[in-house]
Amino acid sequence: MAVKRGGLIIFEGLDRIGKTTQSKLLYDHLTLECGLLCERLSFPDRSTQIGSLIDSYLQRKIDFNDHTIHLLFSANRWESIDLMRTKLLQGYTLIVDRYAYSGVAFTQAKGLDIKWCQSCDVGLLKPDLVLYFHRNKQSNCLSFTGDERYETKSFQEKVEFYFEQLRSSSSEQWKDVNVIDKHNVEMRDKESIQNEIRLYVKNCLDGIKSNHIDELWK
Ligand code: 2DT
Repeated sequence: MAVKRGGLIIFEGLDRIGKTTQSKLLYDHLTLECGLLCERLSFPDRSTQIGSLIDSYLQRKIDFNDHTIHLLFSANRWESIDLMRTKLLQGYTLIVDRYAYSGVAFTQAKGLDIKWCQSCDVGLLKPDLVLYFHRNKQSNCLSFTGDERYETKSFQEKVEFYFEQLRSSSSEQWKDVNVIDKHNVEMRDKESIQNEIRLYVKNCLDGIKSNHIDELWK
């Protein structure tokens, strides 16, 4: 019997909002409990030559202008596309921490034009599901600050605005994962967030009926 392709599942959202923790939990669930073929990736992939330039930029060791670093982030996705396509067609579900949506939202937050930002990623693999981690704006229990570039509250708030614009104009399947509890006071517990995600992912994987993979933003 022909192999059914895996799903391309993207975790998106601001820094320090729980994407990595949840993507690891999902990976364990899909591989150990469901017996599925699955791999986790993240962008930027700092292990490649382009990724190492991005890493140095994020750590403020080198500088690029805003257009150049945007193109490097995009190239870092393009250099993975063949492997990602092969894996999907072999039946692997790919769980990916950040994708072109981070690319666009972070660069738009610096003032660049959305059309230009999107153009470099047109034709990448189109996700089957985008899990958008967000918070109620009134909540104050998340810290966005860290040592790398972009990790300030004011910049993250700008990025959040552009993520929400992308979310509302996107033709991909997005699901919102609100990480704050319903009283707006604290983070929801990990298990309840994970259960919500598993439901979205199950529906997404059940809904994949053909091995064709669409192209992003085409
Ligand atoms: P991590 O902390 O998740 O490693 O991300 N970024 C990411 C961009 O500006 N453009 C992109 O295309 C991508 C994928 C988000 C490091 C930072 O890089 C930002 C945070």
